[in-house]
Amino acid sequence: MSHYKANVRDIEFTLFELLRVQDRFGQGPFAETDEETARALLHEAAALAEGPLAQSYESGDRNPVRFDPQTNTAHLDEGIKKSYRAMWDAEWWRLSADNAIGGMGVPPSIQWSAAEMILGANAPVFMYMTGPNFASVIYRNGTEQQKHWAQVMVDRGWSASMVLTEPDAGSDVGAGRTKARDNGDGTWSIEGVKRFITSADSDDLVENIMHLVLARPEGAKPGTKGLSLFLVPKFHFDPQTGEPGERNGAFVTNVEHKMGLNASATCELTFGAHGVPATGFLLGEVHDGIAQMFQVIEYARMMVGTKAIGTLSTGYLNALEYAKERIQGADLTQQTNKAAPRVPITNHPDVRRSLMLQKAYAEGLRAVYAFTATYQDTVRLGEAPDAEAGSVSAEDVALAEKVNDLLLPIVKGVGSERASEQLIGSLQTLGGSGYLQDYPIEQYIRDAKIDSLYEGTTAIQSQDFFFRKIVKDNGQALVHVAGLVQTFLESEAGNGRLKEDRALLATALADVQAMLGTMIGHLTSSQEDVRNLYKVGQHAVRFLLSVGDMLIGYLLLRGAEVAIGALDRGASAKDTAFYEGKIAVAHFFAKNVLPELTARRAIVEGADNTLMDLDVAAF
Ligand code: ST9
Ligand code: FAD
Repeated sequence: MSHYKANVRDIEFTLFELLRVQDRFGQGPFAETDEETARALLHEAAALAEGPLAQSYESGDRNPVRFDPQTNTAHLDEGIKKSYRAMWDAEWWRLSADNAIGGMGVPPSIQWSAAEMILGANAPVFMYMTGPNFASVIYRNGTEQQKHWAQVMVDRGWSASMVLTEPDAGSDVGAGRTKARDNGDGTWSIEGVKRFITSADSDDLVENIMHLVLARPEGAKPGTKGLSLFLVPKFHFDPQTGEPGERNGAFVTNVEHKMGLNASATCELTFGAHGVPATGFLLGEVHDGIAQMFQVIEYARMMVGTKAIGTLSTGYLNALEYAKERIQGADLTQQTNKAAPRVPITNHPDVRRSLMLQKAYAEGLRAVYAFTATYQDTVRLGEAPDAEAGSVSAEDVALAEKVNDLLLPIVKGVGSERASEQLIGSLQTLGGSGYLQDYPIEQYIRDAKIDSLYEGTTAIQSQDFFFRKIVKDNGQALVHVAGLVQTFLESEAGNGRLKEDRALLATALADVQAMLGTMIGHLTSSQEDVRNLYKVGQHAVRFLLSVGDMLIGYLLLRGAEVAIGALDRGASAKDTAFYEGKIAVAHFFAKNVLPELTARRAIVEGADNTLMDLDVAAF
C-alpha cells in the first residue's frame, strides 16, 4: 500500500474552480494546453506519485546514501534509482524544462501542482532530476556554445547541482572563498571546498553531472557581487557530441549523515585538490554570478516550499484515515458512563481541532503556492514572442514578476515552518503509533525539517521579504495583494454566510498592515539610531508568518465563496461533502487562527531592544 496519498480533488478545485487557471490556456507558450489535458496530466502525476515513486520512499530512508572514499562515489539505494528511471523514462523531466530544449509548455500553475505530488511522494528522486531544469538556466544565460551544451545535457540525460555553500559561507554566501583562475584559453581553474551539495554525485544514475559553481575570480571584489558562476562538469566531454572523456578535478569527498532525506546525496565537493585541475567555463562569459544563480535559487525556493506543503498534505490524509478507524475512549458527553460505547477518535474535540488545523494549512498553503504560480503563468505568457497581442500587457508582466518575488518567501518560509509544525500534529493524531516506523509520518517529519533550513533559512526568508520584497519594491507588490484582499472584503461574497469571517479577515489585514507600519517606523528611525534595525530583525519572522496566515485566510475564504456557489447550484453527494469541507475549513481558520494576529501585532508594537542589550552570558 502506498504511503503517499494525493489530494487530486483539492488540487483541481484550487486550480480550476478557485484560481480559474484554464482561462489562460490555449495561447502563447500554453497553446498546446487545455483544461482536459491539464487534468489528465495531474491524474498521471498522481498515479506516478502513488505508484512507482512512493515505492522506494521507505527503502531510500532505510538505506541511506553511502560514500565510497576509494572512488569518491555516492552510492544510492537501488529502489531510488528504479523510481528515478521510471520518472525519466516517462519523460517527466520535460515538466519544468524550457520549451527551447524540450520542455512541455505546461503552465507553471499546473507544473507546480504536479510537482507537489511528486515531491510529496519522493522528493529525493525529484531532486536528482535537476539536469533539464538547470540546463534551462544555462540555455537562457549561456554563450552559443553553452546553449548547445544545455541541449546536450537534456539529450544525454545529465544531472546538475547548485554549488554555493562552504564551511564558512552558509547564509552568508558572499563569504565564499572558492577561487577561480583564468587559464586564458576560455577555461578557468577552480579551487576550494564546497559542502552540503545536493546530488553532487549519484552513483551510476547519470552519465555526467554539470556543477553550477559560485567562485571568486582572482582580484574580484568581496561579497556576493564578486562571485561568478562556472560550469564545472564531473567528466570532460566532447563539446559537440557530449561524449564523456577524462575525469575533471571536481571530486565528492564526503557524504553527510542526516536526520532525514537519507536518499538524497548531500555531498562535500572538492575542486582541484586531487592532482587533477578542476576546469570550469564562465557562464555567458560575464561576471554576474549571484544574479545568474538566483535564477536557479528562485525555482529551488518554490520547490522547497511546495515539497513541504506536499508532505503536509499526505501527512494530514494519513492522519485522517487513521483517526476515522481508531476506536478509543467514550464520547466526552458520556464520560461519566463507564459502559458507554467506545468511539472513533474523530469524535474527540481535540482530535477534530488538530485535524481541521492540519487541513487548513495543507489546503490553504496549496492555494498559496498555486496562487503564486498564477503570476508565473503571466510572466511566461508575457515572455512568449508569439503571445497574442493584448493577452498580457507589459505592465501585467512587470507586476506579476514583482508579486511572484514577494510571494516566494511566503511559499518557502511559511510553507516549511507551518508544514513542520502541523506534521507534528499529524503524528500526534496517531498517538504512540505515530512514533513508529510502521507509519510514514515520522519520516515525513524528518524529511520535511530540512525545508526551513536549505535554500535560505526562515530568518533569511523573512529579511528578504521585508527589506527586498517590500521596502526595496516600495511596497508595489504588497499593495497589489492587499488590494485583492480589500476587494474581497468589500464584496458580498458568500451571500451573507461569510460575513463574520470577512470581518475577522478585515481585522487580520489591519493587524499585518499595522505590524508593517511599526517595522517601517523602526527602519526609518534607524537613520538616527541604527540599533532600531534590531527591532525589525527580532520580529521579521513573526511578520512573515502573520502575512502568511492572512493570505491563507483570504484564499480559504475565497474557496468557501466558490464552494457556496457550487452548493447553491446543486452538487453530487460526494461533492457536497467536499464543498462543505471547504466552507468549514475557511470558517475554522478565520475563527481560530486569524484572531491570533491581533496579539502578534501587540508584540510587534511593543518591540524594544532589551533582548539585544542583554549580555550573551545571561542566556
Ligand atoms: C541549497 C539547495 O540550499 C537545496 C536543495 C535544492 C536541490 C535542487 C533542487 C532543484 C530541483 C530541480 C528539479 C526539477 C525537476 C523537474 C522534474 C520533476 C518531475 N531574488 O541583498 P544582497 C541577488 S543551495 C533574486 O546585497 P548579500 C541579487 O542579484 C544554497 N535575487 O545580498 C542582488 O543584487 P541586487 C542556498 C536576489 O548580502 C545580490 O543577490 N543558499 C535575491 O550580498 C546581492 O543581494 C541560500 O539560499 C532574491 N530574493 O547576500 C543562501 N536576494 O540587489 C541564503 C539577493 O543588485 N542567503 N539577490 O539585485 C541569502 O539568500 C542571503 O540573503 C544573500 C545575502 C546570500 C543573498
Ligand atoms: P548558518 O548560516 O550558519 O545559520 C545558522 C543559524 O543562524 C540559522 O538559524 C540562521 O537562520 C541564522 N542566521 C545566519 N545568518 C543570519 C542573519 N544574517 N540573520 C539572521 N539569522 C541568521 N547548499 C548548496 O550550495 N547547494 C546545495 O545543493 C545544498 N543542499 C543542502 C542540502 C542539505 C540537506 C543541507 C543541510 C544543506 C544544503 N545546502 C546546500 C546548504 C544550505 O543552503 C545551508 O545549510 C543554509 O543556507 C544555511 O547555512 P548554514 O548551514 O551555514 O547555517
